[in-house]
Amino acid sequence: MRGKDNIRTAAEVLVDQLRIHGVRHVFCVPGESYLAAIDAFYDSDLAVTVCRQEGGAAFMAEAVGKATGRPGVCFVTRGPGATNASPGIHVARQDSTPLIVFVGQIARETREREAFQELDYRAVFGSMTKWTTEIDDPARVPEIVSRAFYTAANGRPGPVVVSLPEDMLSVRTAVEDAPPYAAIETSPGAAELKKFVQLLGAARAPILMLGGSRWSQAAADGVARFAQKYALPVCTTFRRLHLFDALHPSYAGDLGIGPNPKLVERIKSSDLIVLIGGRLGELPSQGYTLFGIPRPQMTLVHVHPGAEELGRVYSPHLPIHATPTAFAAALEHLDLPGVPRGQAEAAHADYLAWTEKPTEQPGAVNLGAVMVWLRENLPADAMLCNGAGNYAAWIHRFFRFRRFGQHVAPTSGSMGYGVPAAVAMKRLYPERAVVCIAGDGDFLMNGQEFATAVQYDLPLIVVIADNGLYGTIRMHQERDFPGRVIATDLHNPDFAAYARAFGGFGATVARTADFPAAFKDAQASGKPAIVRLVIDPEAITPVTTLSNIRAKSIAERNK
Ligand SMILES: Cc1ncc(C[n+]2csc(CCOP(=O)(O)OP(=O)(O)O)c2C)c(N)n1
Ligand SMILES: [Mg+2]
Repeated sequence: MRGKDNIRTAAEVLVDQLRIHGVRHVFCVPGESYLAAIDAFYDSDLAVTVCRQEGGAAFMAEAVGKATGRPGVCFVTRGPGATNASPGIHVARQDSTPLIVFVGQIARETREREAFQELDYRAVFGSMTKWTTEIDDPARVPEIVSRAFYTAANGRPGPVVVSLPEDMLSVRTAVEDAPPYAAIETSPGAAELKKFVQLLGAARAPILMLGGSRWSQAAADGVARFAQKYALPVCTTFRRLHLFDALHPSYAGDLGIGPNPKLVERIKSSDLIVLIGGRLGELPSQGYTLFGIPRPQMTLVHVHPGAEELGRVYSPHLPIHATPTAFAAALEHLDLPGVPRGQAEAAHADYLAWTEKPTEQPGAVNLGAVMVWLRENLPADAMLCNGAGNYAAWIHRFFRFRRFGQHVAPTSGSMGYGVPAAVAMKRLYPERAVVCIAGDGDFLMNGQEFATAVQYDLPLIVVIADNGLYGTIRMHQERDFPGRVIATDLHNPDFAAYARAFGGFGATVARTADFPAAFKDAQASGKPAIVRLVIDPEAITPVTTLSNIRAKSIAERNK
């Protein structure tokens, strides 16, 4: 509550600052350590989403950062709340997502006694965040919060943790507000663009590769126009499929787990790669095998918003310190009269052929056919959220993302991400269709946030690919220790009944042909919904079965 003298508490200053920096949504699990901040929400117009676990709250805020490019914000309590939130902080780190986690802290005068739930956040989160800090002086709230926004959002974006001592939050201070933070666009220089034009002009088989964050629809469109003009093939790196329209004539496919072998071959035989925004980490680089380290065998132009990322793994022939948005804008002004036509047509034909039809699968529900149905029947602006598991291979292969921001999923492969991300997206974009695709293992890592969907009346649809397995790990287990099955089987609840128990809609689909009707019933219910797919555990990837993997591994051992 504001004082009669109108002098604000530090908590009120903090919440006013959030509004000034453009925050509309906060996600939280309450704690006594930051009650004064929660009370300051009361008088604000922030949309507050109270969650069931801090892991859910942090993933929701991370998803907001991913989808909007502005820092997502969550509030968690000290000790157990903060450690529960750590998966979201880790995803934001690996995925280069702007995220600010505010953590309640013990009172200043009890510090260093290992007071109740005390942690030293700088030590705990220091290696995961871009910056971790604690606010001691209420008069410095505007300064520190401003820095938190600048730090999280700019350069290579990432997570920031701000610890808030409980007693500090209630102190009144006459400090002035800080102005809104600015997004800093780093643009390519004239000399770099000149060299870029020369390299592209001399290339025999150039490919554009899109990844990372700091994109926008306008930037994706700019790259698309440039690619089309010079018939350049464009691929997206792991879980960044939404950066390029899958049906654009230049789209060559997704370079992630289990990519189209033709795309991999095309990249290997390319003489110029233009990597825009991404880091080409372990997964898209196919286990660091695609490019020589530090010097790639083909010419590499690396465009990245974080100066410290350029030259970190790969030593590029042309490093360009620029945001994808600024680089895309610069592309539009380039003229390359001497450039030979690229191989976009052939690359796109390879992509279409690879993704056109679902592959044959054991079992009565074909996940590929489900993805093809969804791609043909969901509205063009529908959003897909998921976590990690082999089921995601069918999303990457068969769902064709058409717009920026349509796919919200962790490049860091964190399970349990999809449900909270879907909750956050439906909260932000109530008019858009939001579908979470989850594995059975994946779903139950944060399935409790289905209750949040019910509480806020968010009719999202969760499609659970239930194969009764931690499938990815079973696949690796059969490869590395064939036949020695342990700790990878799952005995699941009835997920449809789970949905109904929470107050949602639930259905089970045992045959592919029944999926459309079940999905439409879920939509018609107007409730948060779960559609459980009964998936044969043998159907472990779109191209092979569990038995095949085991048999192959045994045969290799017996050689
Ligand atoms: C938080 C977390 N814990 C563990 C893992 C390791 N892991 C990767 S995939 C996977 C199994 C996923 O199972 P499920 O969601 O059922 O999908 P499936 O592979 O069966 O399709 C596990 C345990 C992980 N990636 N993230
Ligand atoms: Mg599974």
